[in-house]
Amino acid sequence: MGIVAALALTVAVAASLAFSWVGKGVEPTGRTTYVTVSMTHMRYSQPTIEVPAGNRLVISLRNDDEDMVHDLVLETGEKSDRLAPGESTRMDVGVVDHDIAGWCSISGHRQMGMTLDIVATGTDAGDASGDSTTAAGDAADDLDLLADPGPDFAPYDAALPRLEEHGEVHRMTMTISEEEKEVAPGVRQKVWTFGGTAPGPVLHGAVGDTFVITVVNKGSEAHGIDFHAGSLAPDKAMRPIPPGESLVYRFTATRAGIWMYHCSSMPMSVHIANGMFGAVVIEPPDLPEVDRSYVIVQSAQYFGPQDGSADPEKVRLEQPDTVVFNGYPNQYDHSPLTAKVGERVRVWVLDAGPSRDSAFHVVGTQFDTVYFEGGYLLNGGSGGSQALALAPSQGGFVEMTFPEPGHYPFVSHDMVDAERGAHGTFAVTD
Ligand SMILES: [Cu+2]
Repeated sequence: MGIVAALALTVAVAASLAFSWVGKGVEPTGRTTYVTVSMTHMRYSQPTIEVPAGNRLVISLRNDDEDMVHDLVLETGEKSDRLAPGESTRMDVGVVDHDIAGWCSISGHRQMGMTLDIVATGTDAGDASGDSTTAAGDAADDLDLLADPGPDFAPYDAALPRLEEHGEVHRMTMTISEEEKEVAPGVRQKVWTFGGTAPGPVLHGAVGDTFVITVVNKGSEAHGIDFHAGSLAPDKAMRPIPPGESLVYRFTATRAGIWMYHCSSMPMSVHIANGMFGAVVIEPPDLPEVDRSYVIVQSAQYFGPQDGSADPEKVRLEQPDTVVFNGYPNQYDHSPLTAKVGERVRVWVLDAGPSRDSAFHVVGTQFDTVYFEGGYLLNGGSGGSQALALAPSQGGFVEMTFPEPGHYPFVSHDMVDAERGAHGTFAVTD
């Protein structure tokens, strides 16, 4: 609501300052223009609606998509209901005396081209609508990256428990929900989650295991899921799930690695940016035991307004406010990961993007073992490694031992990202 209200205000102010012609004289004609507009594949069937100035405009709006929700909002503040597939509605725009821009308000649809222009013909006013991109208060203005998140803050649990059994069938229900959360100090956003957290839960199994995941969409728009850990035709399994519906996604993990899962609804960049991602760890059969295992998922945050959702424009321009490990900037500086001197520590790392690379590095140590995308880059010998380089959706693990007690920072060594939240600490004791 905040965005719409602020937008309406912006337009009202702009209109009173710049468009004084509006008052001087488009007489209502007493006639009505009726148009039917169908919505499908991120487009309005009539992207330009010409209306003789002074006519009243009535739009019959129909959602002909198979599984996506759409709507129509106008820069005047007018908006339709959000229409599920097959639904329709009637929108009375009133007397049109100037050009009016419209778009679908479902996240990211406008950026993907779902826009519409109402053009008032027979005026000499030229283009009165302008580009109504708004700057409704940005939650990044309230971000204090180094602030203590407070005593109630619960870090995402990075520990990966030992895998007890192999050859299992893993059955679980994963509920897609919208959650208002503090996602950085001073910043609350309405994130979309798998299972209530962003990242979603870590799934863990061995090569040969089967996963049967019931995905329930309790959100207010269509979402879907894509598990990289399985190989199958996307057509059915990754289809958009309308609000209130569910599907069963079944895959067998035939290859080892740390695999991304993410929302499969368009635009995926925005759905991932707003929290819809997670990791599946599939252990190779010969994986040696270590003293401690952790999972770190790197992602980026693109804040919209306070209590709003990710800003699709920042996502498109690749301008994140933060880059984070396990969903919250610097959280493991506030709640360090632990290890003891001499222990072998394995860190599985996944880069969930949506668009940033990762260069995982632990200050003060060298990796003696590096597993990248299903194979060892380094495993014994005299060589060492300083960073694990990952493109979006790639993953692997590194192993190290800490030589003495102390505080060892871990970062993405893309330093601008380390400085905007991709930073944590290993607290190492005797
Ligand atoms: Cu989604």
